[in-house]
Amino acid sequence: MDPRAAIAQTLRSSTHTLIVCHVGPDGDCLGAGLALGWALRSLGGLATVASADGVPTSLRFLPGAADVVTDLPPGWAPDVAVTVECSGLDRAGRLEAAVRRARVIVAIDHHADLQPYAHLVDWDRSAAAVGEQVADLILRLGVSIDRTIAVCLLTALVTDTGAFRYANTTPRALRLAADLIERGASVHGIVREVYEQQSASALRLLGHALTSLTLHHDGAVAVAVITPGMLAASGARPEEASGLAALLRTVTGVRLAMSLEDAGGMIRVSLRSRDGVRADRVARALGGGGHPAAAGAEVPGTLEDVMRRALDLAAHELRAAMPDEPSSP
Ligand SMILES: [Mn+2]
Repeated sequence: MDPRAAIAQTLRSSTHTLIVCHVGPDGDCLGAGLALGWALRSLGGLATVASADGVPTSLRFLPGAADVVTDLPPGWAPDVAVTVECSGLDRAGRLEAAVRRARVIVAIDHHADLQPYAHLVDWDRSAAAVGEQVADLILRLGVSIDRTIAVCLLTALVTDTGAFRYANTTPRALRLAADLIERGASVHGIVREVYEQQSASALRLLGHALTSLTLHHDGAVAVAVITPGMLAASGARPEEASGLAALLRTVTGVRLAMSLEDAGGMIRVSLRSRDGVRADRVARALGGGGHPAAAGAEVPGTLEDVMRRALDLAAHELRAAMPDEPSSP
């Protein structure tokens, strides 16, 4: 039996399924996780969607977002636990213990690295989003995709493809998107909710951070920093600068962009690359992870030290990259 069919069979007989997103959840893991939750409930099962870090403001429009739990009762054991994009169980954050107590652990992922912690694995590195894998899983469960599920799945696709702009925008992703639109979801509506509800303070923070922009390695690497002073001056929350690295990558000649947020003894590094430069390898060397073109890490240390380390790693990856290799997030 192929892995996805086995997972469908396991989920159909599950008495209570726990669906766990990774820490710092994005639109793909939340959209895919919520979609699966709706599908299992439509079959009469119990399903709880959990995220240790809750739901970011920009994704609270997702159907079911208000019911996402951040904590579980101590000692509670789900029948089946499904992790969504957790390369290791530590990516579940404080929900790890509950996942470990499940009778069966299922991992669904499309990242380059997946540790062998699950009993059943749906691992498709060619998927633009795990939403693609979950869409197929839902069909195999025999559930027809209604508007609620379609909105969740289309959000997964929209966010992981950068609204269908990244190199992972395949014909398969677009065909699924077309199908989801026919079922009542709207790209325009999702783009508006996710990308066009910024606060003025978020844009001010971006403005402060952009003034720190420097180019390195013959203009191939762009770096900008976010300091506590910038956060205080703008009144923005750190996560409101999440688009900074992607913006830096748009500079002509830049192949790797990084933003470094000084979170007081801990530096949050966000990396975006193109032209085959492996952002994930830089992130992994810093103790983080991600996709080839979109990755990140949280590194203990000072801004200066972490920047120096990241720039050294960047130089190595620039040399290793094939000049014309297409990249995908
Ligand atoms: Mn994803």
